Amino acid sequence: MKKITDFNETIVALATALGSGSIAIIRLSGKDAITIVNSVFKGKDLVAVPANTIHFGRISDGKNEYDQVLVSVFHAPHSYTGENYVEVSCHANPFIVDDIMDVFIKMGAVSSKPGEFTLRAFLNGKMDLSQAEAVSAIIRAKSRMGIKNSLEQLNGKLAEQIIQIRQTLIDITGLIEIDLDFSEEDLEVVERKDLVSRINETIADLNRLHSSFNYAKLLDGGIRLAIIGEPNVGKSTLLNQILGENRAITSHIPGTTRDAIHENIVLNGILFKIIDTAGLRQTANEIEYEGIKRTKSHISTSDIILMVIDSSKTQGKKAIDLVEETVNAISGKVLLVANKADVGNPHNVRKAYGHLNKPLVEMSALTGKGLKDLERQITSLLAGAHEQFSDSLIVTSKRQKEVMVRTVNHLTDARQTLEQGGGYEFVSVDLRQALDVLGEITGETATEDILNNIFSQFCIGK
Ligand SMILES: Nc1nc2c(ncn2[C@@H]2O[C@H](COP(=O)(O)OP(=O)(O)OP(=O)(O)O)[C@@H](O)[C@H]2O)c(=O)[nH]1
Ligand SMILES: [Mg+2]
Repeated sequence: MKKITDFNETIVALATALGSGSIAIIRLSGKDAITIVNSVFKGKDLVAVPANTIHFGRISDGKNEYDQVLVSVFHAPHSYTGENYVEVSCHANPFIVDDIMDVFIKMGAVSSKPGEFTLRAFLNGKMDLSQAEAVSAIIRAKSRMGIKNSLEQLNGKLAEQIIQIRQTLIDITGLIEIDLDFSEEDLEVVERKDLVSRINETIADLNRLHSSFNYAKLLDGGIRLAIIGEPNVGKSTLLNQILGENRAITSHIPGTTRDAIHENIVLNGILFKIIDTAGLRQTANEIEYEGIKRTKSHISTSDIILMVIDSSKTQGKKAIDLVEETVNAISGKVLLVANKADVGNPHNVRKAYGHLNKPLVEMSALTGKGLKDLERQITSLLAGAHEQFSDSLIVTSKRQKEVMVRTVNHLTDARQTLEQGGGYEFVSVDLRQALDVLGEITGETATEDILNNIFSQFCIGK
């Protein structure tokens, strides 16, 4: 792999958010990081202080004094980037930050490019590429579960699994190549069916890993949850009850909600994007008709649907047909809500819709009774997906998923050659390609383009 960064340069950037706050942190990395800061630091001689120590002092260039600061000093290779590394904590006034950065630049530092600190950490072997990507993912994660996953990746869990899979592939390739070197008279030392089954296991491992990506996407973007049902069944009342505030207008008049209402809420650490929709029914009213059209589009783009049913009404054929038709057309997960349990008979709802085989919650959106049960059922709908992936790592990057899919393609070619009696030399070519591609995840075989692409998506200072 070619070196991208000119390591002669010492880079500087603001690591914290720009704007006013209490403290801002400016970081420097490179050969001259310590001497540059030391040249404008009034306090201890930073060149002489031990590594991993923090020092109080002032930043002054002789003409002007800029701020009182705390300086943390790290020595190569024991730092985030593996280089000499300094963090300067100053007061978070944008003028102060600007002035101090300018002074450092005057003394020889250069402004860092996006992700350059982490890129250097990668190029200096402080972390593999999957860990570097986890740094950016952890900052962007939109749920606690998303953070947990990125943290596991940062701790090297994904890299561990990929290294293991690559080792298996190296072993298989080794066997095949020994066979090519030593077997005489077309006698195969290693049995084809053994090779096929080992390749199959590897394909299964990779498929399991990358199929978790869709689940990760759910966690990251938030889970879309639509509340649907006939008019007047209590959808808006339910939204208000979930949010704990009177967000949507409710009334006894059917057709109250026309435009869908969107609200975000975090339940058990997961972000939900809740949509209260216009009630489904035949209508001649143009505005209501448009609302219903939109409800249908929300149904098709949501991850979870709450189908609300009014248990204070008898379930006539028309109502049953509507629920059945809608539920059958939904590809996502559906939860039936037998609402108005305070005045109705949810048991009848259970009887009328039992044949749909969908989970059902009895509750009262008006009084809030049954709300906890509803929340439990919603999380358990997701928990199904979570359990499936909880022991394996969740792949959060599209790039990583695509690398795995490409690896599986090469492995499938190798398997096909084996099954069709093709020569081991061809199998070996496919396996070597698979190994090469898979190495892109940890960065062992990543090209300059791949690295540029990854790190350009980072923010400056990371
Ligand atoms: N007793 C009782 N009344 C409820 C309950 N939930 C909703 N209601 C009442 O039912 C009526 C309709 O409620 P909404 O929340 O507006 O119904 P909706 O499904 O949003 O109706 P549209 O927007 O017209 O589709 C209101 O008068 C609510 O007070 C409940 O659990 N128990
Ligand atoms: Mg409504």
